[in-house]
Amino acid sequence: MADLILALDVTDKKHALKIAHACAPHIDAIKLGYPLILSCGLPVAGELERLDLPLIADFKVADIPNTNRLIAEQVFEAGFSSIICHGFTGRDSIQACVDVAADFGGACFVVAEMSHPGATAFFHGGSAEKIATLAMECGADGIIAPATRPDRVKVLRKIVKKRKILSPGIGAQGGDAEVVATIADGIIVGRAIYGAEDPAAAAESFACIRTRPLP
Ligand code: OMP
Repeated sequence: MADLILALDVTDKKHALKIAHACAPHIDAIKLGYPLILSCGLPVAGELERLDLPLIADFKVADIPNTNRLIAEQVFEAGFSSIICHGFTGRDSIQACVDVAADFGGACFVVAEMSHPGATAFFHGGSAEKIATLAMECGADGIIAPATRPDRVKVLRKIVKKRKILSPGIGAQGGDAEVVATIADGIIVGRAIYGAEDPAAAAESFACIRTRPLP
C-alpha cells in the first residue's frame, strides 16, 4: 500500500486548481514542478494550501550548495512541505537541501534513479546505488526511484531501508501501480490522472493501492 501523489503538470492555473480540488479527496499529496510554477509562479502553492494536502516541490534541484540552499528556502517559504533534489551533484549539494528542509520542518527527497528509458545511460552501473547511499548519509527523508523498473526499486530499497521511496512512471510511462505500491511508499501519477476525461474518477481508481483508502 502506498500514498497517491498527483503530479499536477498542467500549465493553466484555473485548470490546475479545478483538477486539484476535484482530486483532493482521492489523493495524499500534490507534486508541483516547472510546468505549473513557470506558468503561474510560486504563489500557486499558497492557493493549493487550503486543500490541506502536503505539497511537494519538484524542481529536481541540481546546483552548488549555496544555490541549492537559496532555492530550497524559497520553496519552503512558499508553503511547500517537501522538496525534490538531484543527487548526482554530490554530498554537499544534497546536504544543503536536506538542511533547509529540516530548518522548515519539511522533507527532502533525492532522485536516485529516473524513470525514462534514457536514464539508464547514467543512473545504471552503480550510480543510483551510490546516490541512494549518499542521500541516506545526508539524512534525506527518502529517494525517488523508477516505477518503470520495479526490480531497481527493490535494489534501492535495500539501501534506504525504512526511509521513503516515491516512485514515478505509473500509467503513461508504463509502470504498474499495483506492483509498485507493494514496494514503494508513494506512487507519483501525472497524465493518467490530470489527462483523463474525469480526473477525480481516475484518481479514485487508484483507491485500492492507497495506504489510507477512504471509508
Ligand atoms: P506522468 O508520467 O505523467 O505520470 O508524470 C510523472 C511525473 O513524475 C512527472 O512530474 C515527472 O516529472 C516526474 N518524474 C518522473 O516521471 N520520472 C522521474 O524519474 C522523476 C520524476 C520526479 O522526480 O517526480
